[in-house]
Amino acid sequence: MTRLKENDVEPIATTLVGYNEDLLRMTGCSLRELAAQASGKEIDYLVNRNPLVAVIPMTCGEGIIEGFVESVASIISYLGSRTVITKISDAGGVAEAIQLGAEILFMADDDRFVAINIRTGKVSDNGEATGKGYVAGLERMCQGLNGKNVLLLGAGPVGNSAALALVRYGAQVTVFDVNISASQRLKGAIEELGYNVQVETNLESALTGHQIFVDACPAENVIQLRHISQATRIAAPGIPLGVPELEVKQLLTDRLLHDPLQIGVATMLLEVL
Ligand code: 2YC
Repeated sequence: MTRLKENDVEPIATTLVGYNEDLLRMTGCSLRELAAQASGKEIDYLVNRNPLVAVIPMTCGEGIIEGFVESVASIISYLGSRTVITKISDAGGVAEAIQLGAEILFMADDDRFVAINIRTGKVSDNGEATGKGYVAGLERMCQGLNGKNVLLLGAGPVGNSAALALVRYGAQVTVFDVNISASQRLKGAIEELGYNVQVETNLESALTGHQIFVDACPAENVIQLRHISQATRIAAPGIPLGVPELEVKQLLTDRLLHDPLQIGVATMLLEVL
């Protein structure tokens, strides 16, 4: 999983209003509505119970990412939740959160970014929530995915979650991963749930044969200009963005869903409510 950098997270807190307007224009729904659709949870629960959410800095491993907990907290409070960032990090921060009466904890080390509801025991993982959240956004952007061909790039945690969400919307899913056994494992897991997924081993023919993409791989510039047409729609949870930045602005405005944290964090919150 790609580790965010300070300049990925730094702008988030001060651009959430504009971000939400862009999301509304692209998908027809707000960040709250998108997270509610992805998690199958009603948003008013957030308002009625209004549990305190604590975001806890973790110094282990490669340590703190400047602005990370602040960005996570800003997204959560933007959704209408009471939010606090603990003064203490790590285990002390967990204790501080409990003493403050927090019901939901958000924390990330180098391997996992989780939300935990200490009252219900519910846990949401960022990779799983991000896959669901982005597919909900793609479904809105495409006005439905039933019967539509979707190319999924990347069979990691986000890709596996996206694949399940896609087949549940009725999409015809083809998966490509540089590691063919990862694609095979994803196919097996989805088939166990009663759905079908096609494995593609030739990236170029997969890209030229599709207009709807979920780019859940950490590679840069996978989707090139020659693969983009008027019908192209891209949901790109992968960091860094897999499409050449500059051309994207010209060609794909309003048809490319991509952010460093917002959709994943919003979906995590509703998943654990
Ligand atoms: O500041 C902190 O508390 C750090 N321990 C946070 C480390 C987050 C590492 N994970 C990531 O950068 C990516 C994110 C896209 C979410 C999941 N992994």
